[in-house]
Amino acid sequence: MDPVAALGEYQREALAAIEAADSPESIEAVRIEFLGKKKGRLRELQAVLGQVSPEERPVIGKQFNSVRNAVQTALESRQKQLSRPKQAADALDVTLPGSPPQLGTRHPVTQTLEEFRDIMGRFGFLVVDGPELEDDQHNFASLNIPEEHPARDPLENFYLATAAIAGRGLDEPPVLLRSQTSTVQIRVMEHTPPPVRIVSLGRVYRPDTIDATHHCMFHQMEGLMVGPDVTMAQLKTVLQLFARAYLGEDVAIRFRPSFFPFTEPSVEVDMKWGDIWLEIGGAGMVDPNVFRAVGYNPDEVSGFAFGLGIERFCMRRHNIPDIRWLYENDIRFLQQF
Ligand code: FA5
Repeated sequence: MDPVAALGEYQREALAAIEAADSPESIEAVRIEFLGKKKGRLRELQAVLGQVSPEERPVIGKQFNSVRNAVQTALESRQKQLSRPKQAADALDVTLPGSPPQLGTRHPVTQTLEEFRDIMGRFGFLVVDGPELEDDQHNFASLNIPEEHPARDPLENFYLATAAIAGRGLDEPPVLLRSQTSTVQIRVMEHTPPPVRIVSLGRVYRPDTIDATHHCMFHQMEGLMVGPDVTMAQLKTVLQLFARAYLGEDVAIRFRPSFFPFTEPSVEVDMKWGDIWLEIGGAGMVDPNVFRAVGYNPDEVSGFAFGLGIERFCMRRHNIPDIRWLYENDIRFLQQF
């Protein structure tokens, strides 16, 4: 065979085969066929070239080298293309670590509120809401808190500059952020004839000095049960059952005598879970003056009421030592719940 024609044929076929290869395996097969050192097309070509006359040899040898280099270069570039992962074409590096989506959780206080509603609902208490912005009548007057009572002190409450509220004059009754959820007792009884069995959970506001157990905004759960013969024993049973349902069987509660203008008798409610007694709220039998203020006849009905601090339960359950942690919005803390 004419060596020049043989070289030309070799180059054409090699380049076509390289172009046609579509996987690392097939390009390797092409390499062995056309450039393999031991046998294959290159060896055959060398045998043909071996037959040329000594005068032609330098020219043909040069051509041979340039053909082999061209095939070698084309093969290497195709090898590179085929060894690259397919995704690289879309500029997506699948070996990079992923960024996991951040899942939010409900705030621990929200979770506590929902659990409380659930427990009290099972005990047959209807869950109701009341406004956070209140008037004197519902936060104080109807709750048997007289004009001069220290609970009305501006230093104990967040009164609003009512003149700044559109349409209100300076002489109109004050408006404040409610300081307790007992306001809802009044709102419910004003509109509902007895019997009543409700709870109301929500925010309350007090300008207390902030420390590990006090905040200026916190949550309370108010309970109210009114009927022909509601007793203090029922109050204690409900609170005991409630504490056990939330914290577990080994919770004890106790009553300490106390005073609230809207209950008589009044008690502080303590709860023991583990070794510590913790004050969690106030309670008592609804004062006859409160019944009168809402149009109930105290000779026909009796009732109990309680108001519990929700944060205190939540902190006890989750071993949170400082109430401020609940309201710092530190994601590292909140993620744990
Ligand atoms: C009251 O607010 C009464 N309204 C409770 C009540 C309702 C009595 C119905 C009788 C009948 P007191 O001010 O003690 O009571 O607050 C109740 C609970 O709220 C406290 O025991 C405590 O657990 C919680 N609490 C009070 N102040 C704060 C505060 N600054 N930060 C967090 N929790 C508080």
